[in-house]
Amino acid sequence: MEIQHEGLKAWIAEAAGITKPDRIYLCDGSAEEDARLKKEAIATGVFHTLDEQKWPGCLYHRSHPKDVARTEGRTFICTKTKRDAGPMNNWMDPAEAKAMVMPLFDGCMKGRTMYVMPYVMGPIGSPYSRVGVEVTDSLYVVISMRIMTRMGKAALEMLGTDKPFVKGFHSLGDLEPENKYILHFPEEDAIWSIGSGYGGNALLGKKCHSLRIASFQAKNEGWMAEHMLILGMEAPDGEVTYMAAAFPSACGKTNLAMLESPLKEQGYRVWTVGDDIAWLNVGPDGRLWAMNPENGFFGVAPGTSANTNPNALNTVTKNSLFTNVLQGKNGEVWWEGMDVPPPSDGTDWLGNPWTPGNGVNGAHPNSRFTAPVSQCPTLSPKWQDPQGVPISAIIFGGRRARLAPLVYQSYDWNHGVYVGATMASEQTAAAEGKVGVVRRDPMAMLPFCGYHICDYLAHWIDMGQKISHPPKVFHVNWFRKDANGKFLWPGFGENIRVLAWIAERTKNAGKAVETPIGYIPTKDGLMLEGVNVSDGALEQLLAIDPADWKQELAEHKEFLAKFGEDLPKGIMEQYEKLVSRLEK
Ligand code: OXD
Ligand code: MN
Repeated sequence: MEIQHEGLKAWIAEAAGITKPDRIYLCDGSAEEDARLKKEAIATGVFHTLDEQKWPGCLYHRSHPKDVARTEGRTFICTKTKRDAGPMNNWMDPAEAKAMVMPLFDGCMKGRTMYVMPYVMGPIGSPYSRVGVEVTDSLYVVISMRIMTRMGKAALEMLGTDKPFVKGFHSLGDLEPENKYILHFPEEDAIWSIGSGYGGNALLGKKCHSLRIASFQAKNEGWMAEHMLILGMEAPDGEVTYMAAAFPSACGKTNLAMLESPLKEQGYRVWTVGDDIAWLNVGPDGRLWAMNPENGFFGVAPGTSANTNPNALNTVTKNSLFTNVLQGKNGEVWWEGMDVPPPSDGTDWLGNPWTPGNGVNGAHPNSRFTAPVSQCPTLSPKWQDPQGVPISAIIFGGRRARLAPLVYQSYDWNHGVYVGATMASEQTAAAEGKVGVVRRDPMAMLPFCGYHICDYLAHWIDMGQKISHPPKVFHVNWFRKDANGKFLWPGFGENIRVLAWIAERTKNAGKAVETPIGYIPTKDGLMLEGVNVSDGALEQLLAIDPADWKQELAEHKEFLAKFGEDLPKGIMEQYEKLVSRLEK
């Protein structure tokens, strides 16, 4: 395998000139290479083996204890002007950022190997796929990227002699929190990441390329790169309705994408296309087509069980990587909420001896599995379709103990954009920050939008003009609680009942009532046979509390006011419409 691309050759030479590795290794992505690198990673302690009978092809990794989540405070968008990064991103001047971080990269790979990984985001041969190349000194990153992307020879072929690519410059550095930087240069298609081996910080094809850099490219080129799962909901007539859904990190995107239907016998089921990222393009038919740029799942382990997500559990039984879960003494893995008895003895994510009931978590709350998409039992036959799948519904959502009903439908595209722009969620462990605090997270893109958030919202509004048959836009909330703090909705597999209503609504069917916030199902509009939701609970689930919404509106206003003149007019119009509907 030889590089034919002069630009790539020059860039590799430049990276090596800075980092000064002993060796440069070009990854071909083959199974033979994977086996060889895994052997080396085991020998050097990067990975630990697991029981080959029970967990064939699986490996265990324990990260640096301070390197367990994305670090938004150390993540920067480096555009020429501060304005273009917008008010929600950390910004640094590109030249200053490079000057500051360059000393950390200088000689950082001395005595080590620099791995060069060409990768494709998106199916091979799709007109919508894109190439990136990441250099790294981390075997964990290489072995993970082979699962998460189409890595190696195919990418190099796609690159040819002169195709553009995103340059990902990564090193573990010294893993000290104060020497950690995740820098994006959207105007140069470049990413510099040092000091972290964590997925979202280090597997540069994922958040850095497919969301932050891609969102910027998408705005300039007329498409969309979104933090969304993609699924197909099959109804009894065999028709599959494709939906894309944006929830903030660790709000159940993976669970929804792999939903195990309790109504299979009645003909309702879900087909998985993707669980985290969607690239959306307007097709020649005027519809919005979505594809999953990723090749793997990087999911939160704790809480994943045969009850909550049997399909995820089945996906990770082989050829998967486990990071920061509990390592059992007999080579098994375990995490809190797995709903099986823990091993009698093991090593926790920090590397300490662990026994059940010793008072500490065996797995870090953001511990993860990395698994090939192809192993998912509910995998859609269309998941690698070069055109993607046609999207009929976009769903926004988050964790809200109060306020948001189980589901509602926006009046039109622009109202849907407003719903997405003002969505909020109670914070989880996927990012550093205080768990439980409500944070507003437009389209779940707050940590992932590679440019000014107002330009992003304007782009959404513009896209409405470009899509002659736009998807309908919905909001869901699986997390509403009663006065005693108990969840009102069973969630997980039962969410199919909500998807079924959404699918009907996309066909202008499904019973609904008009409310100030949008259409909500009538009490008999949802299929509730066989689910344990009382009449009273249903009423609370669908309730729109005027006092709560008044408070919410005040918060919208305060949030939107932060954007000043930059806020697109279309958003303010929707705010005013909502105010007047709620006043009536
Ligand atoms: C993720 C995240 O890892 O959103 O997908 O944090
Ligand atoms: Mn995510």
